[in-house]
Amino acid sequence: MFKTNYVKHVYEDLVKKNSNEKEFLQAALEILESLEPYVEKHPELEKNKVLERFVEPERFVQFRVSWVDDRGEVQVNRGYRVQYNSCIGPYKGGLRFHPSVNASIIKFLGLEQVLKNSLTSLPMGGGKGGSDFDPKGKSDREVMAFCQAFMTELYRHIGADTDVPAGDIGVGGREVGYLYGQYKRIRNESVGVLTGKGLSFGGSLARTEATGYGLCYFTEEALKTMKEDSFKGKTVVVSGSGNVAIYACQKATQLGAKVVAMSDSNGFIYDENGINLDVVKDIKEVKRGRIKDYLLYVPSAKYQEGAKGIWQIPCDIALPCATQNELDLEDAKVLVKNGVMAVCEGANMPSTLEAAKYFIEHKVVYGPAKAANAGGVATSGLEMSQNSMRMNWSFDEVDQKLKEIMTNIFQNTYQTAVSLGNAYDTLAGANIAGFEKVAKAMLAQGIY
Ligand code: NDP
Ligand code: 2IT
Repeated sequence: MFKTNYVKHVYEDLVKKNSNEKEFLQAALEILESLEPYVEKHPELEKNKVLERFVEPERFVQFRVSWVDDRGEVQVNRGYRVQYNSCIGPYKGGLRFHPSVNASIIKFLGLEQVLKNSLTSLPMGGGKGGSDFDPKGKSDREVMAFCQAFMTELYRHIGADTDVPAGDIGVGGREVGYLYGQYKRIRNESVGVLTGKGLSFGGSLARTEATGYGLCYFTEEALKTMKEDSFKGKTVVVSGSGNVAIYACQKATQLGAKVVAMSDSNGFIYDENGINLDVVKDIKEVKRGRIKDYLLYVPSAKYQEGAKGIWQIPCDIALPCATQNELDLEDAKVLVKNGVMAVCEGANMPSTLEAAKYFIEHKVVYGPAKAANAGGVATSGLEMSQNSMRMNWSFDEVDQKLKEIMTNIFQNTYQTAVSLGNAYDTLAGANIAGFEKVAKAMLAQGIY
């Protein structure tokens, strides 16, 4: 699997030290494998142990979060923050609240975030955090109590110029509001310490839409460059029905495509007339319900149990926007057999490594997560700029900047892939383009 001894040893050492962290090792393997051609040409990396330092987080904090539920019972959760790499700017990355969250998931997301943030071209290092707290089925008061308890520890590790968290799975506007309120209360400071804030207290217009919109801008640019084509007239499948999925569906539809399916962790809906997004928003954003409820509004649609069945639906473009490893080699084979032309990732690491390689081998336009979904964190970077200036830009200004950033990320990724000899290997393109800047900054800043 590895061609160079140096990279192989770095990976083997990582396996020894983190043997039970499968998501983290999966992300590290994908990145290290594809960095080999770059590492071969740059002996200074081995000499200065840059890869060893790159895969090891600068800091990893784990903490207890105790709070009281609506029955008066004490609940205890685990909180995390990984501050992975700060060589190009303050740590930046979301918080995930989901029962599956553990050290492996936080570290895989943190490592990906380092390269993603570098690709945005904005000065942001990489971090990630979260908790095994499950917001599903909790009252607003319980979510508030948890967020306040979580921030009562997290506040000492973050800051507007140190580490700036945001949302991810299970953390949206409601959670960021409670977290921000608690930070402000403890520090007596109104600063841009979190992004994804409400518009009335420092949030940026277009941050809510940014990841899904950015994904579609990236995909549109990729289709244009690699296939002389576009979203227009295409059939699209979007997995998930959360923040990223909803705004990917909206932008794909605006660009002339028909989105026929969406999902949640229980199952998926198929609507041959095109998804009615107002219905999905009402179910998910207002009622916090299940995607199955779509049938109550649109009885002609179909629902099937089991989220993975969604990849059986024939489509031109697939946008996985739910979670890691939701699309495996078998799914990739079905998509390719059904004629998919593009698979671009809104979620983080939704395709297994085997699935990603299968897309690349079969000349599918493949948008790896750290490039394709970078619009969210890029717009977070724009929110930080606005907070520092104490100014607000209009929706169109932010959206225009987002579009430019996504176009540049695609071109940078693609040109790097071309220079490596395979235009379809955007996985290597994104990893090397992101890594180059981080490696140079690490070398320039000396051993630390
Ligand atoms: P949300 O919490 O808004 O939505 C998550 C969606 O994914 C829900 O539909 C959820 O279904 C589904 N999902 C979650 N876990 C699983 C699972 N184990 N199996 C199947 N489906 C699952 O999160 P986001 O939309 O913000 O995040 C979606 C993905 O996008 C994540 O991978 C995240 O890391 C990534 N991302 C998010 C960014 C952002 O700005 N928010 C930026 C870049 C990437 P259910 O309700 O049933 O749990
Ligand atoms: O995975 C991601 O890039 C995010 N969840 C967004 C992070 C951010 O800081 O906006």
